[in-house]
Amino acid sequence: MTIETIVLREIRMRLKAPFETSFGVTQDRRILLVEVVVDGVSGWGEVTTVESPSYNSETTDTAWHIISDFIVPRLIGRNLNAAADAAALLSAIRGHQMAKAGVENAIWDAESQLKNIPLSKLLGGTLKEISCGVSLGIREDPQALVRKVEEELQSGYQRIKLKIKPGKDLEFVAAVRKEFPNIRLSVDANSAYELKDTNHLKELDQFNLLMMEQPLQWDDIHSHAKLQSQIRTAICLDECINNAAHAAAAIEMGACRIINIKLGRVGGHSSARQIHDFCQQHAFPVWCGGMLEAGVGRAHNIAMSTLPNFTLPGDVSASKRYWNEDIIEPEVEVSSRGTIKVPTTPGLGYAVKRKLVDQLTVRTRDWKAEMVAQG
Ligand code: OSB
Ligand code: MG
Repeated sequence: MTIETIVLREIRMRLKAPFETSFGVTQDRRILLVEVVVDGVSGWGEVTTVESPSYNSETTDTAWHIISDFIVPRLIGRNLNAAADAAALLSAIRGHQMAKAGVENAIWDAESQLKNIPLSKLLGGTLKEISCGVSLGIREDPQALVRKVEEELQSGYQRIKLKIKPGKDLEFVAAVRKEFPNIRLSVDANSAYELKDTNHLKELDQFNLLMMEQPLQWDDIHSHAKLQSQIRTAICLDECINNAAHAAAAIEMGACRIINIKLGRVGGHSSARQIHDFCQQHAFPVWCGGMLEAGVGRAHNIAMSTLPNFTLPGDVSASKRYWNEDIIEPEVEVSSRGTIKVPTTPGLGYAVKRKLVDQLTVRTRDWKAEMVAQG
């Protein structure tokens, strides 16, 4: 497989509604798309950075820089046996998993098209349908949140996740739990608490939560182990787990009981699969996290979620929850049972709407193998 062309685009897309987490409010997204032409076939990837370094250390602009100046020179014109080989070629670049994932995943899409099989198959996926949950941003008051939860349950979603932060937690969770005593409910703090808040976090034990996602520092596995030993609710690590070694450390230390896998955060499909396999061997359930993706990122999440140890509903939900018009066709749709049917056509199984992407594009850069060869 020869990497013939790489095209990097930045698109702007406005979410239907602002999304508030403990680290801020997002509505106007700046998303990088990567198109890689391999043996004449176009594969697509999406970089899942947010705009500021507030979820992890990457941003849309750091990803543009790292892809342009470090990733492309290592890949353009190269001949790979498989997309899985890309990670080794990029291993000298420290960190920047989201930048790497956007490119690696585009090569996975191309490889599955070249082999004429769905990407889910190429990854080793077995599920025909995946289970979906939703992640709800912080709301003004508990009643507004209860109304939103009701709406999502009516759409069929199987699990509701509430974003929390200090001052917007117990009262909100209590109101939702009171109204819906039996639903699968979880919370996500995005690193908003500290170990000294342990007694406060213990209060959440009374709500029978499926999990509490990333309560403490984004890069601190050890403190999560101390917290997990003192609370009943299962901790799920998100921000802390960037590779399989982190997953191993977290499991060995007892820092969590569940791991959320995000393709971008862990550096792409090959790393995600390693984490998945490791967790499966240790009987730790995983689920697929989301980063407010446009259709390309969403389609990659669906393919990954077909691996057999994705046993909990993911944050992979319908295109129409986020966008007036998504950049793929068909758009991602969720059944009334809260599931997404996995595409059975080759590649991602969703076509990129090139015209729409062109309209949304604010900058673009491309590299061709011949140009590089001729200097
Ligand atoms: O922590 O899961 C998170 C969005 C942006 C950054 C971090 C997170 C999220 C979400 C949204 O929870 C999930 C989604 O609907 O895509
Ligand atoms: Mg999270």
